[in-house]
Order: sequence, then structure tokens, then C-alpha cells
Amino acid sequence: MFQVPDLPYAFDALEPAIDAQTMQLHHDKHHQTYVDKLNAALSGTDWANQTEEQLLQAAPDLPAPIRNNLGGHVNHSLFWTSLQPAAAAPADPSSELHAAITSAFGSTAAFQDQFSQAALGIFGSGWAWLVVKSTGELAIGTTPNQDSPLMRGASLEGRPIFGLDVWEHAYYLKYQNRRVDYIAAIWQIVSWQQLSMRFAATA
Ligand code: MN3
Repeated sequence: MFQVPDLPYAFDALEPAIDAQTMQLHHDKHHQTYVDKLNAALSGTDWANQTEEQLLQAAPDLPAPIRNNLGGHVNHSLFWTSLQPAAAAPADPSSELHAAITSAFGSTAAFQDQFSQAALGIFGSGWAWLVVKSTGELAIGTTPNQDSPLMRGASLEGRPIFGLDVWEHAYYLKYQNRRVDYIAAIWQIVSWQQLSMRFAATA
């Protein structure tokens, strides 16, 4: 049985970038629903005894209700820990991640601009990602719906360093149609510490 992880901070900890009501609904309702539906879809099937890693590898063969809700669970679990209260620095990537970002995109500011443009350009619901490809290079990309870069055969495959939820439920209460403002605010609450730890783990 999969479970929703606790948030590592209070619902209002990401204010004003993300409001408390959005965080509560997003975590307690949306994420919980993905987990409930995932567990229900797995129940009584041959997939029920598989680990998360095994299921992600089996993604092309999974029934849609398992695949979609698995992605919802995996993506949101990564999302919560990608963020932190704005006051809880460090506000910069590690020297290793900084060097890799500079090599791949030119500068941290250029990375943020390219990532923001990718997130802004998603048509409908999906996620924007910074991943480490199998070649070891950093790349920016997007996935539709709840597809995860960890899923074999996904349109973007790699080890996720940062994922941004650009479904409307992630921002609509506060930002309505202004996705651009939501994306801009995210950079105030990105946990560079977490992103740097994930990057170090891919080395
Ligand atoms: Mn979401």
C-alpha cells in the first residue's frame, strides 16, 4: 500500500508564493486521491506486490489507472520536498550543481528562464522538469499529465532533480489564469539544498 508522505513544513510555510489553502487541498485531497486510486487499482492484480521502482520500469505495460496514479504519487512526493520556506536558505545550488547548470545552460538565471519558458509552454496539464539524462547531462523538459521522467518510455526520461507541477490545481486559487506569476514565484521557494542533494546522488 502506498501512502502520502507528510509535508516537511506547515501548509502556510510557502506563503506568499503558494497559499496555505492551495497547499492543504493539493496535499490532503489531490495527492491523497492519487494514492487512494493507485492502491485501489493495484489491489488484487499481479502488480500489487511490485515496488515503486519496478512499477516505474513497467510503465509501458501498466493499465492506465495504475500508471496515471503512480505518476501522481511519485511526482507529488518529489514536488513537496523540492520546495521550502523562502527564509530557509541556502538560496544557491551546490558548487557541483552550479557548475553543471552553468555548463548546460550558461548560468543559473538562464536555466531559470529556460525552465520557466518550458513550464509556461505546457499545453493543458503536466510537469516541467530538470533531469539528469542517462548521458549524465542536465536537461530541461516536460511531461504531459502525471507522466514521470522515471517511467520507462516517458517522453522525457532521466533522474529528476526538480519537477514543477503546472496543473491548474497547483496555482489556480491564488493565481487564476496567471501561470506566469506562479512560475516566477516558485524560484523564491525552491530548495536548492534538496536539488543539490539529488544531483549529488546521480553522480
Ligand atoms: Mn498536483
